[in-house]
Amino acid sequence: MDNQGYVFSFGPWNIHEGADPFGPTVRESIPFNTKLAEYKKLGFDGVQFHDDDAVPKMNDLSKDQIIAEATAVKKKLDEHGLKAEFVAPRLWEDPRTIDGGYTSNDPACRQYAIDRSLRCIDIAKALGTDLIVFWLAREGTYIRESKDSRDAVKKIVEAIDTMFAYDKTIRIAIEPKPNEPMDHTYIPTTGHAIALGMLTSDASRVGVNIESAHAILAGLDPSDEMGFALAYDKLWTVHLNDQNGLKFDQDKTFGAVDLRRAFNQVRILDKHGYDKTGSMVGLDIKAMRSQKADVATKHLSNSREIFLRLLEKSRTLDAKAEAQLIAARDYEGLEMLVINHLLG
Ligand code: 3MF
Ligand code: MG
Repeated sequence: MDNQGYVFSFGPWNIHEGADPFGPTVRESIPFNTKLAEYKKLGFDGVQFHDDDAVPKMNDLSKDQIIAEATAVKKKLDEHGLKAEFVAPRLWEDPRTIDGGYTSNDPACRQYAIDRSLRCIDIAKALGTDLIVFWLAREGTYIRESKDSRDAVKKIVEAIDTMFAYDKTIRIAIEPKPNEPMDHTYIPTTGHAIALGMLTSDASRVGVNIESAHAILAGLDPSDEMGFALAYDKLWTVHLNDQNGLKFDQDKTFGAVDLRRAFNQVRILDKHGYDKTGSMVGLDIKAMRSQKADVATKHLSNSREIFLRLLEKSRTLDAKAEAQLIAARDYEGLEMLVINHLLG
């Protein structure tokens, strides 16, 4: 199936061993280089990274060693004909990030978060991308009184300004998520992320990465969140997936729960030329724990195929009938037009 001008990406963590908070791994680990060899076969050209996906054990390495390792990874990407889409600092596993990264109450821990973010920039540059993704995993609280929400926002802004001063070319796409692992996070929605950018030294360098499941967990419609970001020219990448109701972040196959909700995400992207912005169609999808190892990449190829089939549906919706029904304010008719079209 042709990519229709879209470039698809996923992160190596999307091919995984199936551990969850209640049980151990159920599939063998696949080495990073073996994963890279899968990308093209599955129809993908972009690789998303956490900083330590590219440079494992980076905390034990010097800046020069980190850059050398990342440069070797870039060579591998080139060999496979792949591009790095973004790098995200992983600020949620180290003991120094127990109480958050940039918003930790301990100044030494906050400094660790900033230092780590600067190394993340070094890695991004070596991999040939200017895009940093911020999933602000632990920038929030379990109990409200433990941090001051006004000061927390200022601390995130300070961290961004430090990163912008360190490198003049990088851009930061914030990936909002309202909860999990925290009870509440400080930047829960697209609106918060874009507004946060306005407080930084250069708002033009702060955009968003909208994840379908995260928007749904915030009680919002992902396609409307995307539309909001598109109106600001801030939709720099997406994490398409699906989510069945308000529970833990499921990262299900795109469109697997609500095909129409997925249709509307594809539609808003395609109607507004997302394919021409240089941004990739990123997935953030986990294989079910019950999936056998030899077929544990189907969630990725299926999601890409569902995107492309919905693209076809979006482009073939009867535009004249749609316009007439809207003009007549016959929204029941419009509903049936869409349903009939999706049913085929
Ligand atoms: C968490 C996520 C993360 C981020 C990733 C990149 C595991 O809910 O969605 O994926 O997308 O860390 O920032
Ligand atoms: Mg994500």
